[in-house]
Amino acid sequence: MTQVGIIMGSTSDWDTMSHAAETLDALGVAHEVRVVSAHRTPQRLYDYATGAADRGLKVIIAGAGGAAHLPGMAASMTHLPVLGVPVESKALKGMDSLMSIVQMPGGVPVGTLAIGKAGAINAALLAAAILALSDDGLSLRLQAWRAAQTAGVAEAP
Ligand code: RP5
Repeated sequence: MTQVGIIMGSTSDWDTMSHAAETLDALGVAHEVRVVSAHRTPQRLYDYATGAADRGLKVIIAGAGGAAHLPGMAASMTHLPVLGVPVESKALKGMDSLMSIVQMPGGVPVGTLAIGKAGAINAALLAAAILALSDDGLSLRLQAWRAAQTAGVAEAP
């Protein structure tokens, strides 16, 4: 059953958001990927966010660049945890994305990650950690992923 929904404002965000999908793949977490723009496809966003919980999704990862209102709007229409990934923009290097995702007024949280690839990977890891609270198998896979990362760090350059 699909547990994580990865949404992004544009196909141009896929270079970044594919890292979230790859990380979920590595952890064996079923997910779906959709382009859902807050300003270009508002009805699609409404339908996606309001229907997400009923379809069985547990976590939404939302990536957007520039005036990145997608994660906040998604969070406003679902009680599911929403993790926001600021996509690096050309004009302001993703600082605009970061500020517009992280500065949610109190009451509608978006768990905001780092700009770009690191944020996409970490959003997937956080989504997995959330799901692992009630999934022992996933918890073990997540611990193994972390152990492999540790084992891969060289003692010297
Ligand atoms: C946002 O506008 C998207 O999330 C994307 O990061 C940015 C630019 O979109 P495109 O013009 O590349 O489609 O909605």
